[in-house]
Amino acid sequence: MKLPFRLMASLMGLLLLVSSGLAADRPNILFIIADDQSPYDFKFYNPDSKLQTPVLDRLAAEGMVFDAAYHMGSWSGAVCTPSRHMVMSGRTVWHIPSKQNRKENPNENSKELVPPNLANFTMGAVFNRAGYDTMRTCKQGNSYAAANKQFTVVHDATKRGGTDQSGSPWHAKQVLEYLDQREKSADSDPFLIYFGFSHPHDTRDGTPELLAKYGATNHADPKTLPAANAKQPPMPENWLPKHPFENGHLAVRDEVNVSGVWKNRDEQTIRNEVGREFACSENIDIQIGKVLEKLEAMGELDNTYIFYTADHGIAIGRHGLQGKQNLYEHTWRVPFLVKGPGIKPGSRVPGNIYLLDILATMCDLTGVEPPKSNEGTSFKPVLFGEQETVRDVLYGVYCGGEKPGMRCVKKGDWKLIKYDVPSAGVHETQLFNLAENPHEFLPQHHEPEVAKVSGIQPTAEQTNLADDPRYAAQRKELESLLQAEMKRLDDPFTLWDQKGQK
Ligand SMILES: [Ca+2]
Ligand SMILES: [Ca+2]
Repeated sequence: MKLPFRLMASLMGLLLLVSSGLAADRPNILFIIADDQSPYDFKFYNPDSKLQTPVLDRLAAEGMVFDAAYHMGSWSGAVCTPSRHMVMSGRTVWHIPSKQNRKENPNENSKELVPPNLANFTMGAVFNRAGYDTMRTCKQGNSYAAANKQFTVVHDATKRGGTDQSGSPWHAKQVLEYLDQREKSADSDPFLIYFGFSHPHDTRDGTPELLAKYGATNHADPKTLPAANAKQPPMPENWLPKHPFENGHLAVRDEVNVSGVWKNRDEQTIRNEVGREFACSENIDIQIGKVLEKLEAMGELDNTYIFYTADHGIAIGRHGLQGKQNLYEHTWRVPFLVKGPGIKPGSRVPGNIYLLDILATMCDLTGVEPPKSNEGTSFKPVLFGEQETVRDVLYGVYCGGEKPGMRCVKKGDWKLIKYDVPSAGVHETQLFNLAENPHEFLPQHHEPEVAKVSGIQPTAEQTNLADDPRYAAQRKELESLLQAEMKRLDDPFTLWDQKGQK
């Protein structure tokens, strides 16, 4: 049947109207990422924490909190680098390039495992092609340079000082100026803003006001200890004076050479450094508040998905460690919040997500086709309350020091960590029930001198259960899940007690 021309024309017009209306309604994305931040710093994960983050607390109350969000790990001491490659590409840890083709990932020689043109299929490039306006600000270095420059507007610089120009306010200023320009030009395209901070990564130079609030000083003299101050946050629950065994990378820069900490793990040093971390994290919170206020004033807030996370956690005295080169929960896990249309306010889920799932999820939320190179799983069904998790088993690796190094696997409440350090003859296994022992207390945490400093006396069950015959079945299951995950994810190593070479 031939439609009369006028009817055709008006149908076409209607179609155009509908499609342009849809385009205008496509949601914006504000992706916020901090550098080196433990989930346990936040009240929404650890109600006893002294860190004040009213803006993020509100985001948590108005959105969804993820209790089991992880970065998959690292084959480099610079854990930031693979983490940011995974965020940008949606690929797993053994399937991404290293910085400037340093071949830190042994699989990098394989074009099948690590596609040579991957940067063209990363977050900025994908959303540019989909008609989004893309902008980013973040730290420079230990990142994914080829992917970062895919964003149309880029204002990257490392800002770890205590002033507006040298610290976190600088990153917020870039976003605010970008939003101002959009407002002036009445730009109605949807946007993706990658809003990254350089803090609370060391050097943790806070502002004078926020340092005073947390009783901390920007301590820079390795020959003295920072002053004790009652306003400083208490010691971390799972502090130890030193890690109980060589984990394969105890001499890495983060463990021995962070200004303000160095090799010290004493109470004065750790409490001061946690105070500095909190001063930097509260400043980030203030800066996020400015951007959210601006989005609200522009009328964009309700049509924006806001993600908040960090590239990985950090120890700062927990388990006798200082850095991010370990697989305990304080470091393997990340804070993770999402707020936006269709997400139930005040909801909380495990999620069982990796940072590498973010790209797929952003695509799913905006109706954008994910790139073929993506390996992440969209957790949109979790955001919309249809399911609580996207997977059952989580795998982690730290392989930036001696190899094979550390591996972990988690299923439900149970977590296994293994350490294979041939030169030190270390073959250690740890088994934790995280429901009973969320801080992964070890036998050393039970020693009276340790409990006196941390103020916590763990229960008998709160310890490493790897050699406890009552949990042999759990250990056996996790050992086999770990080996299966290592194989599935093309981990090029085999641990000392794993059978069969790959
Ligand atoms: Ca980092
Ligand atoms: Ca535009």
